[in-house]
Amino acid sequence: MKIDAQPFPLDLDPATTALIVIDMQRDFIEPGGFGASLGNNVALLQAIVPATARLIAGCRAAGIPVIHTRECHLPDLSDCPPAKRLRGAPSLRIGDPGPMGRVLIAGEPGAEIVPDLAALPDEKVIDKPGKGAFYATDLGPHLAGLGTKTLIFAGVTTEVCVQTTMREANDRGFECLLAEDATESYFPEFKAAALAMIRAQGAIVGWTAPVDAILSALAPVDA
Ligand code: C5J
Repeated sequence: MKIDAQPFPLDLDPATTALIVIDMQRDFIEPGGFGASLGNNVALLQAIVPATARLIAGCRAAGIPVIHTRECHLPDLSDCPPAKRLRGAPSLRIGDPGPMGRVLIAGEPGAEIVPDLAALPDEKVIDKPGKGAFYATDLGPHLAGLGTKTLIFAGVTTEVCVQTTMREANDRGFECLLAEDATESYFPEFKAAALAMIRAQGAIVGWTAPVDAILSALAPVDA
C-alpha cells in the first residue's frame, strides 16, 4: 500500500511493518517529571497523546506489531554515565527522588508509559538507557525475528530519542516513516527542523506523514 508521505509516497507492506512508540512516559509528559524539572512545558507533549492513541489503535487493527520504548536506568545507575546524568541544570537529576518516584528509574511510576497509551500484555516494551532504542537493547534481534522491513515511528522527543532511533534504524537498513502529529518536542522549532532533516535529500533518513494519511492507507474506506 502507498502512504501519502513526504518527500514522496512510501510503499509499505503491513506484513513487514512495525510501529515503535518512543518514550511516551509520565516523566516526559506529566507535570512533576524529568521533562518538567528541566523547565520544559510538558503540555506540548501531552497534546499528541490522542493522535498517538489513534495511530496505535489503527496499527493494532491492521495487525502491525506495536513496540513501546521507555528511557530509564537501573536503580544503581550503572547504565547512566555522568556524561548523561550531569547534563543541564535540572531541579531533579536522573535517579533523584521526585513526585513520581526516582526520576527515569525502571519500575518507578514516572518511568511508566502514560495510561492512555499503555502497552497490551502481548506487546514488546523495551527499556533503553540511551537516546537510540537500538543501543544496549534487544530491539535489533526482535525486529529480525518479526521479519520487519519498515518502521513507523511516534513518540517524544522528535529531535532527541525519536530522531536518534530513526537514524540508527536507517543505518540498519529499515525504511522509516515518522507520524508527524504523533511526535513532539519541547521546542517547536526543533521539531520542524527534525522533520525537515529526516525527509531532506530524497528521504535521507526517512519519510513523514500525518497520522490520518497513515490510517487511511491502512484501513481504506470503500468508495
Ligand atoms: C530526552 C527523549 N529528550 N526521550 N529523551 O531526554 O527524547
